[in-house]
Amino acid sequence: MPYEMILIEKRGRVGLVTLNRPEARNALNNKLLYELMDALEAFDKDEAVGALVVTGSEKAFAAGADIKEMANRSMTEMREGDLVAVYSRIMNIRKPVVAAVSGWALGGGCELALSCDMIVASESARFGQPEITIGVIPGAGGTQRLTRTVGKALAMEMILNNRTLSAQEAFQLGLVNRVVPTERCLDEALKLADEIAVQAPLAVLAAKKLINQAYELTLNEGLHQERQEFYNLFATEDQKEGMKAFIEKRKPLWKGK
Ligand code: CO8
Repeated sequence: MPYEMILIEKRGRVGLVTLNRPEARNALNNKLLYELMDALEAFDKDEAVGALVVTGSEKAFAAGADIKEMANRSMTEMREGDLVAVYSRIMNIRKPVVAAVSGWALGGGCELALSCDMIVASESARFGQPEITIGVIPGAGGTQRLTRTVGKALAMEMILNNRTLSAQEAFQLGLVNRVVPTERCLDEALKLADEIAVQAPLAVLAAKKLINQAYELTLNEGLHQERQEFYNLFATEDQKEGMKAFIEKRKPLWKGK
């Protein structure tokens, strides 16, 4: 089925998804969210792809959930439609996802960027959770992920008083990996994703899973999981190849096995 709200493309070993509703500042309506998750899952299954990039337009990464679509819905309709459940499918993507963020990343758009594993922001990027201004609160992780990253005081201000973050502030707070000129944002994100996509595939998957688990588990549980995955990798051909290549002073040839 061709997509209507997104564009997809493969650049070498990187799967690129571009949100393509510029006239609505990439507001995340039902269709766009289903298409986005479908595309991410397809790239996740594709053995020729090692990492993913999600981007928007120059004016907006995404301006949040589609207010016009939600405005007249009842509580029951919202619960039954469960947009956030669709959205949460991003948490099950095993390969690293880099967000290339230019312009507005607001509400669900900010939450989408925060659900990615790394963020390359352009100088024009602005992050915010303005839901309070339309009578609601963040629904896809804003109160939780943002607080874990920026701390309680700033999360309170952002969520209770619509304080937005500039790209530089987001960088200083550790929310984004790097800030680049707007015209270089996508290329930098693709470059970062490409560099990761050529690393040992099974080790990349294990590392991403464990880093994300660091937010869920106690330190002891996390260390236990890490040890298991570390030992498990010694059952792979890539571990043998990686270490042999080091000793033979050559580049490893990964098989993903
Ligand atoms: N929903 C629907 N339409 C939108 C949205 C949106 N979130 N954002 C922008 N648009 C539309 C505008 O209505 C406008 O349409 P039209 O041309 O038909 O009038 C068009 O996009 C262009 O918008 P602007 O003229 O406002 O463009 P500006 O460049 O002047 O401003 C802004 C851009 C700052 C992004 C501004 O549009 C804005 O403030 N948008 C709303 C931001 C917002 O409040 N976001 C939070 C939404 S609620 C939410 O995200 C809850 C998440 C819960 C979980 C969701 C899981 C997915």
